[in-house]
Amino acid sequence: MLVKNVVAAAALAAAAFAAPAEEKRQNRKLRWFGINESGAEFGEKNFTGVYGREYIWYDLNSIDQFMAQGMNMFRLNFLMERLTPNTLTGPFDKLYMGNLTEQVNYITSKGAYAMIQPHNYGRFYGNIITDVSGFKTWWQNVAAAFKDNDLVVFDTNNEYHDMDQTLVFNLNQAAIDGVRAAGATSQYITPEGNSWSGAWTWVSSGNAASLINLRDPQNKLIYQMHQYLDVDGSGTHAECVSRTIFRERLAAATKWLKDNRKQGVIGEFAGGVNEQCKAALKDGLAYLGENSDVWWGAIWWAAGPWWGDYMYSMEPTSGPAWSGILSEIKSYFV
Ligand SMILES: *[C@@H]1O[C@H](CO)[C@@H](O)[C@H](O)[C@H]1NC(C)=O
Ligand SMILES: *[C@@H]1O[C@H](CO)[C@@H](O)[C@H](O)[C@H]1NC(C)=O
Ligand SMILES: CC(=O)N[C@H]1CO[C@H](CO)[C@@H](O)[C@@H]1O
Repeated sequence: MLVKNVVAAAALAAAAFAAPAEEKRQNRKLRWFGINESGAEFGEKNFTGVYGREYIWYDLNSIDQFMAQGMNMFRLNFLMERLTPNTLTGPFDKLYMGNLTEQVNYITSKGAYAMIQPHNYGRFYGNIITDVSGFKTWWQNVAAAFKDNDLVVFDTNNEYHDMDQTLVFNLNQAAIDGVRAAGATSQYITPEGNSWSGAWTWVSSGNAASLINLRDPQNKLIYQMHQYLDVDGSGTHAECVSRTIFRERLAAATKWLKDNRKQGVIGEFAGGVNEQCKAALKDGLAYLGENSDVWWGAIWWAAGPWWGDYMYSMEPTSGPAWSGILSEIKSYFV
């Protein structure tokens, strides 16, 4: 980049930072257009693991390319075991925290949101987290490091599953309490549900009835649900069930959000690069747009330097979804 462009970019970034999301929303159909940045959670069999061998952080140049496409939400995958390698309440690994902070600061300095997302499924070293108070402390410690940055979003944990529902509620509430106790009062928090936080099972799984009782003194909860379009909703097949499956799988959760005046975000979604999936993706994103009073947006799964030719990879420029999907869906967001 030329020096004069650096100055211009810095001025732009400063302006964006001073007047973040609210203004830009007017040009958006959905408030959040996002990508999951995935790689720092790889190699979960090798703790703590070595940077560049078991896991990788995200390419800032790729982040720039996503922003140029209109994306304004980056869901940063990482592992709790690498951030606090000893216990939930122990000190940070300085270098892993250093990388996380560097990425958050880079993204937010350009006016986009950075979602802090422990990709832990409600587990720590493979065991379901039952130390609710330790989990609160973990979140209090993490949030303290980002409390002055309005563009950080806290995701309590990725995809709780096969857990006691009351424990899932308690962990979410502890995360909310920990974040607020840290003095992080302006940021959004996204609780996730049991059953992999699926939108299609949000009501039938019992998440709806349970998590409706979460309390945030700042009233900034955005319920995070995930939705894949393949036969078992797992996101492991290239095929989508039908051209309308995305919309259909969102219906019950949408009604729940509206009936209860709650807000939601699709934190993971994807489909293969084929005509049926493209049709389903567009139809579902149109539906989210029709219901943007309750849906904030959607975050594609996934990008990251190590996905190679993975069917859903949107990593520029080698990922199949970078060339096959992005241009088809971006008009639903910006
Ligand atoms: C990483 O974990 C796998 C599976 O447990 C093991 O086979 C491999 O040797 C480990 N690699 C390193 C570098 O420790
Ligand atoms: C990121 O992690 C690597 C490997 O541990 C380390 O060398 C580097 O200094 C870290 N970066 C920051 C900004 O902390
Ligand atoms: C649907 C999907 O791709 N899920 C992936 C989520 O991330 C974990 C960890 O990177 C993968 O193991 C899953 O396959």
